[in-house]
Amino acid sequence: SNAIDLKQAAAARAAELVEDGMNVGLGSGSTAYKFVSLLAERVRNGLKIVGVPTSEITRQLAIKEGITVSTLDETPSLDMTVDGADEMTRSLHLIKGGGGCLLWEKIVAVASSRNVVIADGSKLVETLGRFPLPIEVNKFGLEATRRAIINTFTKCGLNGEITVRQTEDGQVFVTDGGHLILDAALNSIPDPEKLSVQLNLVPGVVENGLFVGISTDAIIATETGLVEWSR
Ligand code: DER
Repeated sequence: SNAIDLKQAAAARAAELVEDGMNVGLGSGSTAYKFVSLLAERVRNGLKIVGVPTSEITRQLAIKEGITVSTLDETPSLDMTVDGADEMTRSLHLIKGGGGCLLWEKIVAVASSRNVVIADGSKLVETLGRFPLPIEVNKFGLEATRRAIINTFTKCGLNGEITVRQTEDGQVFVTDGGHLILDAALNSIPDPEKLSVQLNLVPGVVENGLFVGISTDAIIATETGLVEWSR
């Protein structure tokens, strides 16, 4: 379908940006997987890189495709990370976590000199929040954490239904890091920076899906072609 072609186009452009000798953060989600596969093609043609994955799924894919993978402990500073987004604004503020990988994605992203977002045009919004905000929480004291998060929303002038993410077969979803994901249907988040800071003050919150001041570049595939921004 067209959406897949657009993701492919954005992924292909990002794969071209990778240079010999780079340490590359490998994102998660369907668009990032296309990037990993296209990057692997260049590796098979002689490109020398080390990949640090942002999820177990990405690690398995990278290994299968022949990319040399490493860990952030072995490779602490990355030249570039390429990853997708669930929503993004023109100022490169993102909501991520639709795939449940936001914690490792954010840890890898902040260890990277450049963070390139690859997405089809449907991800572009004026204001974040229509996509439910994923919040990674410790499973201990879940209800207390949920109440504290609702208080934080109220303090920030927001409100929204919070649900515990489940797998397709109705089990509670558990992240690679062993935590749960709460999805908050806030509808609109006028001040993502403030909300991100406030949420991470709540004991029990591990991380949230607001990426503010992290992304440096964006490659957006639209019907009329690729649009590229740099911050
Ligand atoms: O979960 C994530 O953060 C993914 O990167 C997600 O935001 C994008 O997934 P998609 O490329 O399949 O839309």
